[in-house]
Amino acid sequence: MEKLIITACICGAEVTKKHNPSVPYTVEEIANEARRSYEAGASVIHLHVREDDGTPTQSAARFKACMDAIYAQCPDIIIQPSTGGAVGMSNEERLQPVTLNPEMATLDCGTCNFGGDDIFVNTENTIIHFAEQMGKRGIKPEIEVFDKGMIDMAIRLCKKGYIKAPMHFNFVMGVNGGISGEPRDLVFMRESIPGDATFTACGVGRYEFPVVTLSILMGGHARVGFEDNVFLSKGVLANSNADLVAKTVRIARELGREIASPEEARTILGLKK
Ligand code: KMH
Ligand code: ZN
Repeated sequence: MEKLIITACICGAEVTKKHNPSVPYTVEEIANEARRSYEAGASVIHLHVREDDGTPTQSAARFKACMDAIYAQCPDIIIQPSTGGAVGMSNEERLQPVTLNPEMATLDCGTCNFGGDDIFVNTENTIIHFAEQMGKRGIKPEIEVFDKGMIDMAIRLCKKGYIKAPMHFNFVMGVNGGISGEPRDLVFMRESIPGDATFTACGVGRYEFPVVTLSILMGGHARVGFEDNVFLSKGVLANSNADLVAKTVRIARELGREIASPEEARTILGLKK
């Protein structure tokens, strides 16, 4: 089986130090969490950034400061900025990190409830606009799908030429408003993508390790980190994102999957560098 790409989603936009004091906010905290995750086996950092007080921001300057600080410690790592940002941000606010020409960025392919009163809005025109901005800069989209209909949207936009094949998906499972993280649903998502596509899977909260374990078994890739889950095991907070990456590495090794380096991940994902 192909080597396993581990993505660490170290920070997110919604999780705070109240959930886990190790959630990074400052440039230094973000760079250190990225390095620890990289040393534990992550080849991709899914990056959100914060102001020093924890407020989520999509500021290009803040992304640049964090990316420079991460590259200073992990020169070969793949950084995948979020264009999802936080619920309620405008499209132009969210798109700012693409001006830095990262190798990858997320492309969220539909609208869904996001717990409580929150709605994560991605209209068809928004998705097309984001895809065009990434396409013209040679940025590989990681197609984030929170439900099966979002896969269908991506396939349609790929057929229309807005998204290039082969596509790379991230199945985000277990959001309150999206698809659950039950094994049946992960199998359904995997069976719904084109044959030439690759995928990563992640599960929110208690779904994190069941989802990545099944993805590893099915030949998919794995995303773990504080954005999705702050616990190493039931009731035990992780000290660092690296604890979650290290657990994923242990599971993968037991199941016979070797871990991809960033260069190997670039080859698997067809990145430009
Ligand atoms: N923070 C969520 C509302 C992405 O990174 O592209 C959206 C999100 C998706 O995290
Ligand atoms: Zn994200």
